[in-house]
Amino acid sequence: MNASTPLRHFETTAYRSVFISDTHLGTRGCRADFLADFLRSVSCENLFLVGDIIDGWRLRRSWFWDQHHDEVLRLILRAARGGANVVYVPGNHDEMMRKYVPLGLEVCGVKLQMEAQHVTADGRRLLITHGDAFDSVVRHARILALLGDGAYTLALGVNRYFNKVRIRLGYPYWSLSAWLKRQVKEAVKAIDRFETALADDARRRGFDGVVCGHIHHAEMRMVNGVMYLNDGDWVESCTALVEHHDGRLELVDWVARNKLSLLRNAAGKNVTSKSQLIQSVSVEIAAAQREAATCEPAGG
Ligand SMILES: [Mn+2]
Repeated sequence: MNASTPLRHFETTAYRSVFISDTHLGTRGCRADFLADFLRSVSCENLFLVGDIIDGWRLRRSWFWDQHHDEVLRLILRAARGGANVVYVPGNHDEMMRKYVPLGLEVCGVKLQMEAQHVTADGRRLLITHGDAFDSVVRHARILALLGDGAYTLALGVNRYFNKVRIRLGYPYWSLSAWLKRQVKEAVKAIDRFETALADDARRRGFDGVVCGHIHHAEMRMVNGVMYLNDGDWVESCTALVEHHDGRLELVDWVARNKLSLLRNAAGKNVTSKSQLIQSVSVEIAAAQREAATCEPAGG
């Protein structure tokens, strides 16, 4: 078995369009193993890469690349070579691509565009944009950014010692988890503001819906009369948005669909690296987030 041999076999599904974003290739957090499996299992006429595909910020500091990252690139290029319409809309982590965009550059059949448009088989017009232009509405409560830096793991450790000292000095215990719950509540509100801002912009511009990524939170819902479609990410969750041949849109949760574990790699081995531990913590936070979203009424 060589490096590029698939570890498991999935049935191939033909879609009209596939949308993925926030793969963050070039970082350890990227689940390139699962992403390669997903890409190998689909065929499509349109492949939209909705930003933060190759992590250029990280590229300048540290760099992580293995055969799975290679395989993902190979599969994307294979789709383009096979005649699929492959469009790359850069995000904020691959914004170095943006300076080439005015040139309308096409690399190996992959078209670079600041934004893209797509008409579904049933005639709905979609705006495709990464979404970071609306960052100002979420900037103030981004627990995701905090987690990305490993600050959460550090904070848990610090909290333990912090409370030992507090108790010794006669102060009551300070709960990190209560603080995190407040943060999660803020994050839920921020996500809501992000969704509303993108949907409103798309509606003003006459679109029926908007496809985006950026906040690593897959979602498909109507927001003020416009479809808000977030294809999620391949770091904290492994999700994609797909369009069937009749125009029906669907979110694919690759981990849930294949009963995989984010704590294990594609070969079924336990993942023990620090970045994967942080990832597992962020999965728990995401679950707490969902819980908060269903328990807390809006503005609560
Ligand atoms: Mn982004």
